[in-house]
Amino acid sequence: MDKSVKIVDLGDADIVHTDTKKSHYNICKAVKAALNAKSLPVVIGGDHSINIPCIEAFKDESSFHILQIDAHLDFVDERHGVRYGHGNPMRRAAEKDYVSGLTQVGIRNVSSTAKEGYEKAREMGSDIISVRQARKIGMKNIAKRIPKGKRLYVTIDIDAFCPSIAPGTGTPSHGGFLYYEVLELLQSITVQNSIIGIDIVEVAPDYDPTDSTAILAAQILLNFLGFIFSNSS
Ligand SMILES: [Mn+2]
Repeated sequence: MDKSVKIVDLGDADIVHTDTKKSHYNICKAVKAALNAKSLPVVIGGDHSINIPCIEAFKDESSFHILQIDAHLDFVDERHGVRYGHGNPMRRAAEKDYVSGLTQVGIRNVSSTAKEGYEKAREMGSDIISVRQARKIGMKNIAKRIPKGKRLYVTIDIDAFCPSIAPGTGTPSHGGFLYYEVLELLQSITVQNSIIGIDIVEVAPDYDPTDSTAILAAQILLNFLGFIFSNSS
């Protein structure tokens, strides 16, 4: 069987500054184009709000679970009138009837999501795991908490990692994951779930003169794709 993988770069979605709605529309359109071509959409952000149109693009698809690897829950309903910003994506995703559930890993620090968001996430069925809990449970065992065989969308916020290895991000949060921890989780899920979409967000290269944050993001993404395609038949 031909195991070669064809990669098509769709380029940048047109981002219209100050017009989130139009920008999100353009992102959604590009992800839909990837889905129509029976491809795996891999989206490089951008802040975490770009996850909202990515998930919306799956509207006509069968249901799936979401794995979020992030320092923050991103589950606030509305903040300063904003409902489609980078503090809201997991709340918007959880509201979709075709999103069957969420596993939120790496969570620490309050940030935009306060008590209401946390309680709402729990109420809506999220499995929330902090970094310290993850280390106790073990990364392979976290994968086992994700419904086996279920279609899985993965959203990775670079701030899930420790700022000591990923300082180039808008909301660095100490006490994050290290490289092999996340890699182990990603490898484990590719064995038990079919990955239907990926985004990696919040990489801000200008905040990191060493460029190591961007290299980390690239390395995580390439290895993740390697796991997916080596495990798919
Ligand atoms: Mn985030």
